[in-house]
Amino acid sequence: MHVCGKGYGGFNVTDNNIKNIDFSTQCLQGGEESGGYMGDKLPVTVTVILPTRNEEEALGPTIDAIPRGWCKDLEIMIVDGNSTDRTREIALEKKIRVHLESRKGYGRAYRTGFDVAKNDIIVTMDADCTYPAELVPTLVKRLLDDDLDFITCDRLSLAEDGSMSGIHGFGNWALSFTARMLFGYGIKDSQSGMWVFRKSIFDNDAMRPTNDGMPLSEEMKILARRVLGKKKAVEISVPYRPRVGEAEIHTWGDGWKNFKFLFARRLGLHRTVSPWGGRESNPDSLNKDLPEQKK
Ligand SMILES: Nc1nc2c(ncn2[C@@H]2O[C@H](COP(=O)(O)OP(=O)(O)OP(=O)(O)O)[C@@H](O)[C@H]2O)c(=O)[nH]1
Ligand SMILES: [Mg+2]
Repeated sequence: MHVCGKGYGGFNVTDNNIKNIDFSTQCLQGGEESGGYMGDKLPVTVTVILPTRNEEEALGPTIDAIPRGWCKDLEIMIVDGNSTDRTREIALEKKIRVHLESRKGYGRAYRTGFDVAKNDIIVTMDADCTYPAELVPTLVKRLLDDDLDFITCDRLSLAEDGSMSGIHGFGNWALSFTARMLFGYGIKDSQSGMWVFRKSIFDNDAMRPTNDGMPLSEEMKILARRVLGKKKAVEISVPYRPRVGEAEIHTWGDGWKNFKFLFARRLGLHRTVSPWGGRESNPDSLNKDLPEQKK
């Protein structure tokens, strides 16, 4: 059994760090309660999107670690990219929504998920137990309390031992440094995949990311700071933990693509390969037309 996420005994969100987390309590398994969130139910609807490709080891614990019962409606969904393991079966067993996006890429999964998500606030995370799912209610509350449009979660300040190999750490730093130089947007961690934002930001076409691969992550932050502004789009530091399961990332290949994209985007030479949004033909568990549902 994998333990994913840690329980906590109260925390303060005082500045741009989420600190004072009591790491002594292990894990939020089961996910039936609000994971320590003590406040009133938040008067909003939230969709948590997890892109997945062969995450059978980590998906279950990632889903279980997301607190329940703290907002008006919580939709949890995976956007699955043709997993060949039990990823989709596990999601169905856990009774979360499954949307199948056969077009390849991390960015493609999100460019579909953002469009098909049902609810007003979107939260993103990898399905690999690295991000602090237990902090989702707190982050959403922060978005509401401070009347923000977009939060990106910095992993570099509070990363736990073993969460990032030396080469990944260096790559993240180098990419983030380059992005800061090119765009002057002041984001510490350009590669973080945990964001909390209002779905309505995409009503403005200029806010819609174009990249279908890993560079979508840095593109989200570049656009958020440019289109929404520094007051409405902020960065908050959160813990980051060792991955469960094998990563699909190709360190050098993806690193290079991220660098190339930064320069292309700066010079306006980037291009969109596929259109925004999901396709009618994408199977979705809400329509009961997934291959696994027809068995
Ligand atoms: N739908 C879909 N999901 C993907 C694809 N590639 C990666 N993912 C998922 O996107 C998330 C991020 O990918 P990771 O492999 O964790 O990449 P990373 O976080 O940069 O690498 P690690 O630091 O090693 O975790 C994971 O939940 C993957 O399962 C894809 O082509 N399609
Ligand atoms: Mg990951």
